[in-house]
Amino acid sequence: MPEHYTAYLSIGSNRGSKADNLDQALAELEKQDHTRIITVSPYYRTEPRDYADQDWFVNAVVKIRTILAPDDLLGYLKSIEKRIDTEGKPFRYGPRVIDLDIVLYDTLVLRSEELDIPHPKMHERGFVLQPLCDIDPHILHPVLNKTCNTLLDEIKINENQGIIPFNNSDLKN
Ligand code: PH2
Ligand code: MG
Ligand code: MG
Repeated sequence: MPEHYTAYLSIGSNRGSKADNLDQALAELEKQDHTRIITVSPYYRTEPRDYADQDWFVNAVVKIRTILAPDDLLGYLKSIEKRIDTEGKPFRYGPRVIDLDIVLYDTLVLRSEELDIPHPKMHERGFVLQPLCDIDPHILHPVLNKTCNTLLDEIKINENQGIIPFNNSDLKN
């Protein structure tokens, strides 16, 4: 039996039918035997970060089990992004049909040219921490040595990031 790893992915969309794009990404994730979804967080409508002049996102976090090494997992996620979004993002942090990011991979700390794990911005992003806490508030950040619950509390003290539960009866966009 190959070794299995647990990873948490952040998924987001702010173009087209956002929630449908997330649904489609989740369906794609399970199409190969090497990766299984364990838990999907609730979906949220979230205020855009880093580049403010764009539409709100729909975001979620998904817990997976995979036999892929981090760089192979990254390649797999990129291939799913390309399948769902044939146009690609116009610029860094700009609007996109689908974005799949590795947030955590077991307790691994990896800093390389093409991959940073834990995700270097996860501790400052409510749109990652809130759905992560929904899955398990005790998940530990392996560098900061704090739970995602503590990290979420810390950002809430300083600012109010727009994060609203996504309601299925909302308009699709
Ligand atoms: N992704 C970004 C930049 N800003 N803001 C929100 N709310 N959600 C995202 O997924 C997001 C973002 C870069 O990938
Ligand atoms: Mg991203
Ligand atoms: Mg990305």
